[in-house]
Amino acid sequence: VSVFAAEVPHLVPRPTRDLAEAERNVAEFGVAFIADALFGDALRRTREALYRAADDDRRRGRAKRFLADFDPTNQRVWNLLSRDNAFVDLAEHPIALHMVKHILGWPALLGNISANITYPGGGEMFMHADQSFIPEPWPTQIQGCNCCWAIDDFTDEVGATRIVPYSHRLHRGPTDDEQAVDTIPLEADAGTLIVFESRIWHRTGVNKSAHKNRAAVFGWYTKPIYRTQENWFLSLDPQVLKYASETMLTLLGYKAQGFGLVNGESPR
Ligand SMILES: O=C(O)CCC(=O)C(=O)O
Repeated sequence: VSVFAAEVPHLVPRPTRDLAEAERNVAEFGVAFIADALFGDALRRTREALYRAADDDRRRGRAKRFLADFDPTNQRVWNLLSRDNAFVDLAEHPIALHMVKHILGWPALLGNISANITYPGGGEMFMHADQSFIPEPWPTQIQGCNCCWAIDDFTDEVGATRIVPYSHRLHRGPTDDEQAVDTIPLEADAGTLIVFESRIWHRTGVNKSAHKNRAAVFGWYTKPIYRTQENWFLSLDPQVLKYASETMLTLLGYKAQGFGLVNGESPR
């Protein structure tokens, strides 16, 4: 399937509930599937909160896009922390934090938590690696990781995120000439947490279905030396800050070590 796959037996790992296996999978494949990380009421509430925010934005003419999306069909919902506390729970979900701490260490920053909903007919995204803002040659340590929550089923048909298997081993981002390289879809049931490290080349898939959406929430975490994608200091709902846990304050940069200090001290 992939130009990078000729010498390897599997392109992606199987889903697991065992976090030690998930850690090994990220090291080997650059990606891990953690089955049923979100289920039952929590999955239902998160899904309702996301579609409520997305529908509200559309009704009010405030639906957002992203510059790396090739067509206007898909919808981004930014700054989810300020839309519903269900997303605060996702940002500091124990399984996500376990993986973030394993991959990046602690403290880490929450660069963003936003959603991408592919609607029928939605096109693909620009192929990229999430740490592409880092000048090459890249440092040997992984600088960020994405916790992708499948809110709807992720299938090839509905535009599941597509990756270039083993591209993390290339240790560089794709060039403009490599936009058409072979990819495979990250197929997973709704509720799966798909963790991928920041060197993996990936893009949104094409939604070829007639009636089905694919909603995903992306929690993007980095080592604490990076600027966050979302500027929490300007955009965060004060109520979220008021009730933020110590962990959330650290993730948002309000509780800091070494960088982002106020008069030499942690802001909170
Ligand atoms: O929507 C997707 O499947 C991927 C989104 C993505 O890669 C991004 O927003 O950087």
